[in-house]
Amino acid sequence: MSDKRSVHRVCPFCEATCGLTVEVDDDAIVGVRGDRDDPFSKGFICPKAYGLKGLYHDPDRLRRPVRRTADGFEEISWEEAYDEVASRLIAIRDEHGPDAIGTYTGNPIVHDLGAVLYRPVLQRALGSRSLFNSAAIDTLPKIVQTGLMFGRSFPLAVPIPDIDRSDYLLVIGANPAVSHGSLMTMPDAPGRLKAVTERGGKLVVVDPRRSETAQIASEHHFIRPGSDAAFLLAIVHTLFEEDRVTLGAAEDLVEGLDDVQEVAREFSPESVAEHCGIEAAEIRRIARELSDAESAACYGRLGTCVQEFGTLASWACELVNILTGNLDRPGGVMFTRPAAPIDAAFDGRFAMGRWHSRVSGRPEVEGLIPSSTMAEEILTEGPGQVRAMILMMTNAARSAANSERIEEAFSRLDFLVAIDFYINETTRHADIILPTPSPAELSGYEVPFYLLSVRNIAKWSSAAMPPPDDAQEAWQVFSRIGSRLMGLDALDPQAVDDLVLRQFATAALADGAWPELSVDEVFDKVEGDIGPDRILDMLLRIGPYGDGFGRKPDGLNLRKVREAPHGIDLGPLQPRLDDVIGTESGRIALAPPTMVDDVPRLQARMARPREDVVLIGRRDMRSTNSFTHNLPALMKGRERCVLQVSPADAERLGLVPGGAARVTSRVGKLVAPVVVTDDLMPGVVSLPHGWGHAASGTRLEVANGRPGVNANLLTDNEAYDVASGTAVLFGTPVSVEPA
Ligand SMILES: Nc1nc2c(c(=O)[nH]1)N[C@H]1C(S)=C(S)[C@@H](COP(=O)(O)OP(=O)(O)OC[C@H]3O[C@@H](n4cnc5c(=O)[nH]c(N)nc54)[C@H](O)[C@@H]3O)O[C@H]1N2
Ligand SMILES: Nc1nc2c(c(=O)[nH]1)N[C@H]1C(S)=C(S)[C@@H](COP(=O)(O)OP(=O)(O)OC[C@H]3O[C@@H](n4cnc5c(=O)[nH]c(N)nc54)[C@H](O)[C@@H]3O)O[C@H]1N2
Ligand code: SF4
Ligand SMILES: [Mo]
Repeated sequence: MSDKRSVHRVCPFCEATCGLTVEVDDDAIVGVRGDRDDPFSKGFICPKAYGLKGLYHDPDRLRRPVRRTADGFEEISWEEAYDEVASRLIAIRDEHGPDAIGTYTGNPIVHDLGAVLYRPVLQRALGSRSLFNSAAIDTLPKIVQTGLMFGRSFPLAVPIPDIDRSDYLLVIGANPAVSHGSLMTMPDAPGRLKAVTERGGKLVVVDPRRSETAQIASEHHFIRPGSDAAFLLAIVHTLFEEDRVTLGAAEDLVEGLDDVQEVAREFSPESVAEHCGIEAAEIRRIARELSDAESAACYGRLGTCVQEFGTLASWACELVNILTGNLDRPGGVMFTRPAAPIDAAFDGRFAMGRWHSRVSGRPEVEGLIPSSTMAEEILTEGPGQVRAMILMMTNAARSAANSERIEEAFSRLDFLVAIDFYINETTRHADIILPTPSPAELSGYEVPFYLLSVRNIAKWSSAAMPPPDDAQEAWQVFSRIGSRLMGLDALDPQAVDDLVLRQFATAALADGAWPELSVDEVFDKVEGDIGPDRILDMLLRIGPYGDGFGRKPDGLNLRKVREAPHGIDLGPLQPRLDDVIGTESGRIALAPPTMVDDVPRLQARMARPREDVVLIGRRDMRSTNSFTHNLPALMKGRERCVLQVSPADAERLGLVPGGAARVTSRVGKLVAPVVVTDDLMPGVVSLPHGWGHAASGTRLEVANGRPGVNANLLTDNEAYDVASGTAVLFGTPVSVEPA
């Protein structure tokens, strides 16, 4: 008799946290549907959700550790793998010091609860300053901006557009209709966006491409890549000029307003119009509409981050929200109140610039070094040179700027270990690959995303399938390697984990929210024996809705969350500005020197002639960065890795639809198929990232069959947003010619 069951969980393929119902028959996943009873997503899913099944069954996916040999990879046991990884790392550390071992964390790690909670264990054991992270590719400007303005570590003070109640949404440099939102967790982004206009509100999109979001908007404006800070400062200028500045909830909670006024004085709409490609009268109108709306939110994401002025653009976006009185106002931008407050477990005060990177002297941000410096830190000899890397779920050889140099760097390392389940363009360089189970085999809780969601939500994800008997989850991998690095090999995993829990509890109780609760009581009462679940139980119980370990019997704990398989809706966002601000003065810093000092660079840019053609990125409904390209269900249909070009540029450059173009930048070149579309602004071409498969030595049969080209052969790691160190991925100067 077959064993049929339905399992409820969250989709792990983007930040939207859609609820899934996974149909399982014996040892096969037979279906994936939207969970209609999920109070947040109400049944919505996108095509990527089916990837859960494809990934689970993918024959190319590694189930056991592998070691590189002269002619490929051979399977080894976990014990062998741990022994080799630990002994190689310890030897390198003993000879060259802790900074010689770097780590790089990729995007998918945020969906793995165990990895999120235990990565710090490994990181502490390493004691290395060579910390790279995909957040340092895509989010560093936001980390710097929110950190300097609100004084809190990321993501504890990220204002989230309250989209369900907003009357006016200005989307600048984001395409949530396809990306489904980022730093703005919201299932059914298309539905939520459409609802803004359906209830009489306005959706305005500012983007060099008429994106899928622009297509459902009230209006769309082309903007020249990299000019967003100037555009947004012109809105701020107009607010001051027309005496429209109002602070709302932030009244009495800001400092530096005069400095902002002084900066904005230089950015009249007339003075930026030509640079941005948007008429002055339009900029003024948008400023007035933002100011007149009952509630409004300005939302920027990758387009305002991974560009030449990412920190200034993110700052100006926030200024628009604050100076129109929309901070902490329903329908404006608000702060989520998460049920599992991960911040309880760390200090939470923002810091940057405490040291600088070894080779090019970029400031660290919250302990992270900009990813744009990774290759030079590996390739440049001298004390502190990175000689070994631990890659945690990243395909950096396709996702980081100037990826050819990254690959060269990886191939020169003394030792490379990858926690990953594919042999892909990056991990083919590894000495050892440690595969953790696929998402369908893991249970969990989206701790980071419930910190950034447009409603307050708690939901447990159940594993749909059991992992293989000998599988190791990411938390076990981090804990096992970490304990060996600390010389704790003699302790059994239970004893190590008890130490980890006690450390978490000590940090979590330090803020004094539960004065009568002791670490011992937490240790005795927390549910679960070992691993991330009991840490989560603790966080939920001491969180704002928690049961306080019995002190508030109606409150939440992990058992109650688990007993609600579709998830628990804790309601719309509530005002909470007071407890978010963490600056020393207790006020929001409106004009941090890091931003103000960078303004002359923007002015100098505006004075220079612009490039003939620049390259920007593009996301696709069926991809999540690079790693979904081996899933047949997501790889059907037309070619997606194409260069989009405007009709004017096609004509001027001699490109024909269906032809091929050679694209050349300072660092590399490639040839891509051409699609001509008036969705692109003249002077701008667009290519998606995460492609460029079919590299030798990879095991990706499906992806290698439709390889596409690697956009990051063109992006330049030496072009970066100075304030944060983020490499420019959008706005790369290129030349384009027929191939
Ligand atoms: N389907 C799908 N969803 C995803 C992902 C995916 O790969 N596929 N990836 C996930 C990840 S890791 C992230 S970080 C999020 C990203 O989420 P988003 O930021 O919403 O995604 P993008 O599509 O990169 O949107 C950036 C937009 O900025 C525009 N743009 C480019 N340069 C500029 C500029 O200089 N100024 C302005 N104003 N706009 C500009 C682009 O045309 C594009 O429309 O998406 C997540 N969701
Ligand atoms: N040109 C350009 N470049 C970009 C971007 C862009 O818009 N344009 N976007 C940037 C952004 S926003 C981001 S976040 C980065 C993303 O870049 P990365 O963080 O490198 O993400 P992926 O390319 O998807 O690679 C993820 C890796 O993790 C592995 N993996 C996935 N899930 C799991 C899992 O559950 N367990 C294990 N063990 N392994 C897993 C996959 O096999 C793959 O090797 O790319 C950036 N690069
Ligand atoms: S929108 Fe994101 S979370 Fe929802 S089904 Fe698609 S990939 Fe999954
Ligand atoms: Mo990202």
